[in-house]
Amino acid sequence: MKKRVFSGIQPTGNIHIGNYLGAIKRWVSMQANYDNIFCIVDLHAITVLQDPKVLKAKIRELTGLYLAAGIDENKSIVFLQSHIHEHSQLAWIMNCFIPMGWMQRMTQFKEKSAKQKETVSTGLFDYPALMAADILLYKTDVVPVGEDQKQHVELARDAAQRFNNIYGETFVLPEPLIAEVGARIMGLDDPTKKMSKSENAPNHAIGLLDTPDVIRKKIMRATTDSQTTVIFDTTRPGIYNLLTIYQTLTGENKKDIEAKFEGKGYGDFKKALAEVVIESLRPLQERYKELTADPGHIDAILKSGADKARPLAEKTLAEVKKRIGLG
Ligand code: AQP
Repeated sequence: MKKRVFSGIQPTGNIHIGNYLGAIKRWVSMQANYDNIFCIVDLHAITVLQDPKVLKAKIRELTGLYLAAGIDENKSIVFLQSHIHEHSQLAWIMNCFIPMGWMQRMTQFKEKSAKQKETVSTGLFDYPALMAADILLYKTDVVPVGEDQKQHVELARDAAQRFNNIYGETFVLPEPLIAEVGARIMGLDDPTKKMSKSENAPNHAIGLLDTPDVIRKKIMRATTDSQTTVIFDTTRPGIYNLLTIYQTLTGENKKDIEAKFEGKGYGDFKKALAEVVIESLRPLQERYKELTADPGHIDAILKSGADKARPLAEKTLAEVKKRIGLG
């Protein structure tokens, strides 16, 4: 039997090359070897206030991007989180098993709540409990995510272990799967900060649907330093980040890349990187246009995905309720 993979992305902001390299591209490359479930996590999205019309459009956009990138709805289940009520129900149960102290240690909440101050929602604090429910409902073995989500997957694992210790073997203990390269793509405008879709600065991120001209401009303007050699040097975060994007997209090794750009400056390297990014995204963008021409097609895929995911979720929730003595 194949191991089960579960992962998801929030349908918010502009999906960027960090989301692609840290998550979607890896899901596609692993697809044949696992039993896959990929979710559009709209319940997570509403932990921050969303415009309903925009949210609806972003759900279709993200689904289209999953499929355009190569997620095959015949090999993987692709569904919308809010279509399966069991996610919210198990999240409540998880709330009752996860100690507050564990949640208070989550660095993502600390960072995001520091930006939002007093408007921060209870849902944002509780985000890891919902994420634990997402993962545990499907008896997930492996959760491929970017580095920023590792702590949340570990919390899901700890919560599963705690539940199993109290009530007996119920949940599979999930493992985070983090790529060696590309798991933390940094902002182009500030390479000391993670590329993030909630960051609005115009030159921060390369969007998966950016035009070739926009991609060229963003890369040419990316922050580097006053040195000139094109080498993987962690003390020079700007060029290191651009080289990492190049490496992840081409699959070439560090030594070969350094040799290719020996004697050339940052300008030449940035031009070459822009072309690599444009050509890597071209097939995805073309396929995206075809797939989303009829929004009804995307909606039908989400409905069919929910029909496949629901029986799995119902089975786990029924088992959990029985263990606890509910219902
Ligand atoms: N910069 C990144 N490098 C590599 N991987 C990344 N991921 C996110 N940023 C990077 C991975 O993409 C998936 C999407 O996660 P999400 O939408 O659930 O939320 P996130 O991690 O909070 O993503 P963002 O882009 O930073 O969005 P906002 O700004 O809304 O918070 C995850 O697997 C994540 O690890």
